[in-house]
Amino acid sequence: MEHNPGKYRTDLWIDWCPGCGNFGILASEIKALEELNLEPSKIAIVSGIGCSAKIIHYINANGVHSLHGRAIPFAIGIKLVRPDLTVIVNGGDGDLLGIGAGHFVALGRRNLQMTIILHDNRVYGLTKGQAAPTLPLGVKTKALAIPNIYTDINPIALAISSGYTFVARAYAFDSEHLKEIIKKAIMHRGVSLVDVLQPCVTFNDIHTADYFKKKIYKLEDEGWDPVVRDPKDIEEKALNAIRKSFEEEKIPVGIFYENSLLPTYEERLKNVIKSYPSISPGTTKIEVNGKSIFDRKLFESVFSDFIIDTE
Ligand SMILES: Cc1ncc(C[n+]2csc(CCOP(=O)(O)OP(=O)(O)O)c2C)c(N)n1
Ligand code: SF4
Repeated sequence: MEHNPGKYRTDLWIDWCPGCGNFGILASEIKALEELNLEPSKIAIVSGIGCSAKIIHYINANGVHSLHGRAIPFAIGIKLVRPDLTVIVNGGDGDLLGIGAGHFVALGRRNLQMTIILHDNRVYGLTKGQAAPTLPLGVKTKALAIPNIYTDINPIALAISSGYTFVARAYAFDSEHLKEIIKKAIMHRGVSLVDVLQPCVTFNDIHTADYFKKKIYKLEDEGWDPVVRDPKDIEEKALNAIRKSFEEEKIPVGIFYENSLLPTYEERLKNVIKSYPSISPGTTKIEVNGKSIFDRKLFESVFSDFIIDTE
């Protein structure tokens, strides 16, 4: 295949505020796709609603700008009917951890092969700066009348305890590091989360680029080993990673936890539906001339193990 780096960027004008962390995420994600040499037609990027969600318009790949909080179920549907696609979800902390929190948790239990890129600016950017689920208790950003009265969700801890098998944190303006993490997340066999710390220059005057610059350090610089190599170590590795993710004085970024020992959802499905994915809804005719068709032979071949004969 001919390599053409320009092909991943659309020519649309980007309407994020100048200085927004979303620019760093966009640049790193494009570079990651480019370096993995993934064909745009073989990528599907799904977003919900929010400033972050606009990213799908700036990347030249299949994209769905879906509903607030519903990017994950959309993406699951795509992945199940087209397992050959590289599926990525981009979403804000409000989108994925507020209204979409249930879907975020359920995806971990499935371990479906896809990547979640969380644009973690700790506020609801598009709707003008309300406290998002990752904003710590007692913090008052300039858009809030009073300090935040909610406790915050720690995305790393939530993901690990929900079953995500690759869990990382990165910073939007460390493009090289973020790109490498996105590449590893996409290559991971199973569900991956990249929690990206992202300045929102318009509504979050606390967690600014300056704030992150002073606090961030890299896990790999202190020899952190995230990889589970033996099933008996899963609990210890997961607990250590969760503990680490709560550090506040200095903020660790890098891969917290990586477990390739569990079967993916696709593999689990194949064990119960033998014809999956060779006969999948994505490749099967379900209607002709606007009329639904029912192919009894196909149905029986797919679901033979589940048919209960009542006669
Ligand atoms: C069902 C529904 N509820 C609420 C909204 C309003 N809404 C649009 S975007 C958004 C929050 C965006 O915040 P976040 O997901 O953190 O993304 P950001 O804009 O910060 O990137 C909300 C509440 C909506 N569009 N649909
Ligand atoms: S409001 Fe915040 S998140 Fe949205 S584009 Fe502006 S800086 Fe970025």
